Amino acid sequence: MRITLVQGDITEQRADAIVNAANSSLLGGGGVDGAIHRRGGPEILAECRALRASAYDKGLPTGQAVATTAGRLPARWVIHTVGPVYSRSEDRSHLLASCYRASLGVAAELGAHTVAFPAISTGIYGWPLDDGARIALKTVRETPAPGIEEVSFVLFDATAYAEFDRALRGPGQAV
Ligand code: AR6
Repeated sequence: MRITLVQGDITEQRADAIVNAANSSLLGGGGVDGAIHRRGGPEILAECRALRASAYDKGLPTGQAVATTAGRLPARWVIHTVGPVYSRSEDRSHLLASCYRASLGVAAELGAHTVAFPAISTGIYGWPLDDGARIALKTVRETPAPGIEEVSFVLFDATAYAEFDRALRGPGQAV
């Protein structure tokens, strides 16, 4: 599996599946979630509502992932996952890792070959970028994902890109 970094907007990616940093309501929000629903159109929200009504009447639990189609986006599917809110007092990194693992599992089940991730939890949910990047890359590297050829991390700004680039090179590497 190839891992690549892109600076840009995830809604413009042509990956088979793009991942949404959603919340457990699955009914939209700000950040990446807002951008995906805005650009993807009402079809995605309609599918999210149907998922709420059937499998997730109490909401999608933190660390889990579920797919819808991608509406008007250039991707085929949107995989919605719920990142943990960052906490200084409690280690929730297993939940953040679970988001990447569960999303790759859903992508593999769908038959996706290419998957694009945002930096889950590092915006509104307050996760420090350096730690969020480390967990993202370690988890994706360690997760077997049959059929997935490329995972890209789509970072919205230069700071996020630099943190992922640093984490990709590993500790102790020159920047
Ligand atoms: N493309 C790529 N990355 C983006 C984009 C974009 N279009 N927009 C923002 N980012 P966030 P979270 C970056 O806040 O922290 C929503 O309200 C952003 O700079 O989208 O997991 C949900 O409904 C940051 O690095 O997600 C939840 O309630 C990263 O994406 C809550 O926010 C994640 O930021 C989830 O918070």
